[in-house]
Amino acid sequence: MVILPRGVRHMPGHLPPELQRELVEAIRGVVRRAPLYVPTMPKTGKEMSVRMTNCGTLGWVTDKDGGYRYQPVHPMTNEPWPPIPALLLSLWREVAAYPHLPEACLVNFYEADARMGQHQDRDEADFSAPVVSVSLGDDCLFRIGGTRRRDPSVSVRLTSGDVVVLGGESRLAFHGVDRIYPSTSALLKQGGRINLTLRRVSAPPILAL
Ligand code: MD3
Ligand code: FE
Repeated sequence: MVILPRGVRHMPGHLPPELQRELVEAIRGVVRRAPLYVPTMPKTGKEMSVRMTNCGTLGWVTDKDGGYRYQPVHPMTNEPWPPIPALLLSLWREVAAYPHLPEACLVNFYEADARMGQHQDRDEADFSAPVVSVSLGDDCLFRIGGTRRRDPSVSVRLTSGDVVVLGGESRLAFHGVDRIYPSTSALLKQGGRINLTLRRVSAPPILAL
């Protein structure tokens, strides 16, 4: 048992197995139209170990020359991203407590040896909206700290069907994935882990009075 930072809401097993299977099928459809690609780090061009794609009107991408950014098209095919599956829009309406739908859904695929170093998500213009994360497939060890890199962190094991809502004070917290636990789920025939993050990207509309 760990105490998570303020603003982090971990909902273990929120998605029942049947919904997880439907979601995997929906993501297979996304990946057919928008293939997973190998993102590279700004400036160094070093390859990330996670494979990525997106759905939604905007997708998060990174490469050597362009750096971290959101754009409306796939970086390899130059085609618009496919729409966010209805199941995920319903989940956002259920848990986000935010009056606008997500614009981006980043799809991260982890093989057994993939990881994601500690980082902040700050490429969005709206930090008032939460990020909603869905885990599918093998378990991982997720770690989240504070808004400064040297702040203490806590680790939590995420399992298939877990939903995490990251809002408020946690929205700009450092976080990452330290490891995957291979063969801990039978959801994906070939193993591995999928993480979906639903995000608002654009600045929030001016409050109409
Ligand atoms: C905390 N993904 O895509 S999901 C990412 O499991 C990312 O693939 C991880 O970090 C993954 O940027 C972690 C949980 C998560 C997502 C977004 C956050 C935690 C967050 C944004 C702010 C703070
Ligand atoms: Fe992140």
